[in-house]
Amino acid sequence: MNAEDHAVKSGLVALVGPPNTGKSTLLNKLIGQKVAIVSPKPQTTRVRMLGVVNGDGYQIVLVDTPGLHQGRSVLHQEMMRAAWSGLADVDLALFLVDAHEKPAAGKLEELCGYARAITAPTVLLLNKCDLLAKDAVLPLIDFWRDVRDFVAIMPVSALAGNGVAEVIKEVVARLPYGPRYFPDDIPTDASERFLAAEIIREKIFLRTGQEVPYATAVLIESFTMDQPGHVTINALIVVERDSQKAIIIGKGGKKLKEIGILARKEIEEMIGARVMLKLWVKVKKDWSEDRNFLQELGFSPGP
Ligand SMILES: Nc1nc2c(ncn2[C@@H]2O[C@H](COP(=O)(O)OP(=O)(O)O)[C@@H](O)[C@H]2O)c(=O)[nH]1
Ligand SMILES: [Mg+2]
Repeated sequence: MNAEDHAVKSGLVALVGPPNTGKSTLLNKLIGQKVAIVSPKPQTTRVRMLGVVNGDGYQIVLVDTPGLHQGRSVLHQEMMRAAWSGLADVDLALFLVDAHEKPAAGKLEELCGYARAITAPTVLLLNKCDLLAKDAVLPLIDFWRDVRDFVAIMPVSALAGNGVAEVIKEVVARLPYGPRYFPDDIPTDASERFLAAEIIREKIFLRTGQEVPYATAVLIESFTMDQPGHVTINALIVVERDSQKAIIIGKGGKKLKEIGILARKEIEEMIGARVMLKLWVKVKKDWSEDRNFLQELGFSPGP
């Protein structure tokens, strides 16, 4: 009897790529339920998060990372540290690009640079192929083949689910034999507290425009089960300026109420209990430059 009779195919697989290419969408699709927040705006994902895909004979532990990009604030630096550290020690990387977007010349160089900087074996996923004419795919594959040595190049649509089963097959084929790292029924390593904060942040991303989402952080101040099946959550929405606070609260508190209702429904679904969600908005100037505060948000301590 050899080791293969006991073990499953298992390992760590990173989802990496520029912002807005569909990494979180793919994570949710692969897991079969929503664990990562998604929005049409770039830089929605801020910290590294794990998602677990369980199947017959395999367990894929996915690492969702903030998009690779350049930025100057401490928050941006921390996001990039989270992205690159998510790549340390992975068995495989899935590098996502938005196949239907034609990047500007300088951007393309940056993109190729990221692809080459990944030291792990890498599968290139040409995502959003649902938006692409069929005959546009081959030239793209030809282009990327010369950029670096990918273990595979696959056109997919994370949103529609096209090619996703093939991605799982490709990943499993590349993984070593090992233990199941997580119990079968745990789809993510993130706590309900953290996920609740993320859901509130997603609603802010979806409901406010311009700079507001980027200036916003959400802290769960308390999360208590008052009685079986009933949870009360106090959440603090932190922004950088009074004007942003006014936008989030809205006329007569309308916007905040809307955000609260959307978030509450989704949190109730996630935890399977009734939720009383109380939202507070506070101005904290330059929080994105404050390392201690970023630690409270879940970024690991100092570089
Ligand atoms: N048309 C299309 N849109 C997609 C696809 N995958 C993701 N998106 C959209 O792209 C946006 C960014 O997705 P998200 O998963 O947050 O990207 P991330 O920043 O890489 O995590 C969202 O509006 C998604 O709905 C896809 O395969 N096709
Ligand atoms: Mg994301």
